[in-house]
Amino acid sequence: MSLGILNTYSEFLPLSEKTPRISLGEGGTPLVQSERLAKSLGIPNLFFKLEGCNPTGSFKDRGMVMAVANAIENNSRQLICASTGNTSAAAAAYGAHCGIPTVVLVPKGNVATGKVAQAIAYGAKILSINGNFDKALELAQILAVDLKMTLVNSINPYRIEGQKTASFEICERLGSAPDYLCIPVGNAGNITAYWRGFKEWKEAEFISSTPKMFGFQAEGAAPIVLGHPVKEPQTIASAIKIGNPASWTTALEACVESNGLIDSVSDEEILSAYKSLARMEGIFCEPASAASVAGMMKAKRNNLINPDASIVCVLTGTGLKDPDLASQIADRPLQEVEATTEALSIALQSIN
Ligand code: AN7
Repeated sequence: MSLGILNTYSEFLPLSEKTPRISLGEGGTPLVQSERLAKSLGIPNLFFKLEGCNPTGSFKDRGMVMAVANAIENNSRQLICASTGNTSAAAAAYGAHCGIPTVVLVPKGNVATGKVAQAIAYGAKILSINGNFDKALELAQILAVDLKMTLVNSINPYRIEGQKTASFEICERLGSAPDYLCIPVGNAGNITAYWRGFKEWKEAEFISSTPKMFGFQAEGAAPIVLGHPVKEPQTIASAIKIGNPASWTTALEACVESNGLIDSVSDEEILSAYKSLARMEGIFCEPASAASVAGMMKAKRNNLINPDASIVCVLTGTGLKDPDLASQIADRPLQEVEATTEALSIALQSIN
């Protein structure tokens, strides 16, 4: 049972006596050792951090519980965020849990079905804007000031504080830091948070080394790799379709300080990793999450990963968020069959 990150890691978080220790059971997510993918790639110590097992199905819950607890402590009356989907789901859930209205700005037509469904179910005020995520974030920042709402995007420093707890869990589970941490990069808050977490765990002398941070953007939305903002980002991985990341500088710091890497992967590579994870490991993540594995495979091909090393790939969100994409990679159409054993036997013979 997870007590939630505010209770589990209270000493490492910016909490006061007045901060409510709210929880929807976030954190304590599984670190699963790879079986078949590890064998096929010749890297035995490969692990997946299943952040899709958080209460709203993504890592955002770790940061959101901290940001919302702080908002309550400061008597906030309303939350606002811009989102490619997961932030809005988490904000809406924790807002509902605490009885605070939540406004979410999403880029029209670019949010996975499951994420919209969540924001609707949790009762958020959803505004779908005619613009991309970067525009939505710009507007959310202005509205937050004008209308005195608490901005709960990762520009809010409490978000990063909460999210760093995933690093603590990885080190506790492995008994040391991994050699490599592979992670998708969108707005770049999470890579910033993980790096802070590893550094703090080392300062506390729980670990003696920190991992190389390997961050991966989608090729059509790779501003950090290109060195300039991307006006019209494009990728099938809608969660990381971001052209001007808010935590750009700290992502670069994580990369440089850890002797790591920020690279990009194509949509084909992302889809291939997404499929392999589901079919070779039984792990269904969303496409943005698969960018970490696609990137790890690319780095391995380029001999940037020592095969004996321990590698953790962060799978940031569950595949159920984006059911439409899963249907698109079906090998065959869904088959309807008469409800008889004869018909079923014949049908099964035709599927191979
Ligand atoms: C599944 O929800 O930006 O680099 O608005 O949903 O910390 O931005 C989501 C980002 C990776 C990238 N994987 O993390 C949002 C949003 C998933 C995500 C990222 C996101 P950051």
